[in-house]
Amino acid sequence: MNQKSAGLIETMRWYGPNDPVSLSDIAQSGCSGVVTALHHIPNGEVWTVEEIKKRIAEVEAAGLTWDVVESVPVHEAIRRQSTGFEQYIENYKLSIRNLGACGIKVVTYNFMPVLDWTRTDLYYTMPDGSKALRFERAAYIAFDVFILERKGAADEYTATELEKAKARLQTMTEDEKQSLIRTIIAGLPGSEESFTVADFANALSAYDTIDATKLKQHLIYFLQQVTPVAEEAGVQLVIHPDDPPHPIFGLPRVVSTEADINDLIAAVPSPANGLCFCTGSFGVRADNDLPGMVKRLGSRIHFLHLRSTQRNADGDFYEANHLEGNVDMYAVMKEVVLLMKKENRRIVVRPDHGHQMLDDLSKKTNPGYSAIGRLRGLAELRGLELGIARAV
Ligand code: DNO
Repeated sequence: MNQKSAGLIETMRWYGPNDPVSLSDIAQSGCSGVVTALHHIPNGEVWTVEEIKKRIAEVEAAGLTWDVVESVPVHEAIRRQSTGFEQYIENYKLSIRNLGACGIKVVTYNFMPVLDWTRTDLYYTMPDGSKALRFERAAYIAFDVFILERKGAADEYTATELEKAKARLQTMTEDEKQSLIRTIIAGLPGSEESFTVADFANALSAYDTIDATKLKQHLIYFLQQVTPVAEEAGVQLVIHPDDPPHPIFGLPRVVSTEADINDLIAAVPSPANGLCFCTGSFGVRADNDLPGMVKRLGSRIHFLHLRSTQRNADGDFYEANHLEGNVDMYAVMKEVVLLMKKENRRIVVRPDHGHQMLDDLSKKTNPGYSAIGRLRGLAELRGLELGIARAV
């Protein structure tokens, strides 16, 4: 008997044919599907039915299904409402229609300006020898104030923070500085964007006149345009929260809290306006009540990223093992199990990130997306779900 034929639909993210983790590896993890994207199509261009079908065929040949798109990227012009943004919205609509026509029902996107997810260290050594992703505030400020020399940046931090950042910079070798720069701006897997320091400064200055209120208006406008098409096409749009869930580099961020999500739902009530509930991103803020959010936002949640982070008082965090850190995964999973029961539906999940560990320590891996660490996370989550599902 397969005890997992109900409940969460287990998937892993697959970055396409160049991913060092193969479809066969994913099938062996017990997942029934993958989360992937057409990374080879430049940001802003239409995803054609032909390209989508090619990818479906590739995934299905491995005995898997393509359950969720992560992501159809939102072009910067749409976030800023700069020249040509209407055309990019039309292209987005067409990509959604084409995905719907091919039977792909969940599409992830984010509305983080300029940078997607951001870390300062991809190889933070845990006491057990595995490597975790980390965001260290002093290193981030050192980059912002002393390397990038962003105008006005110093005014955004306290004197103590600036001193700490300066001291942190002095501990860095030239190689470490270069690696910090690359980690922040060269694009983490799935980011779809990559910058040099000069390009990055330009990209930031394009937001000089866009504050959080304006960015939220742009997001709402985008949703008003795109959700009717998604509804028609039978596609569920799911927004990924900001990671980390607060402004960085002076950029506004508007998808960081439960109140942000409520604003979006109130402005655009369409059922196609949904949420990718990422516990690792929301969980960095102590004021986000994760199990309560699952309970209250339930019907909007159509995709789950489950992972945990461990924060400290300085504003640093690292990615903890899935059942450790600040996220109460038991409480979250319990709400998820109850939600699926109440609404009589299954939700797609992926174990989000994992430590680089065992054989993966000596392999080329996509940061956060090595096979073994994610497999550990998945196995723990799978057991947790089954235990709870049998008990409730
Ligand atoms: C990081 C990912 C994000 C996510 C996008 C969604 O590991 O969760 O890059 O894919 O923000 O658009």
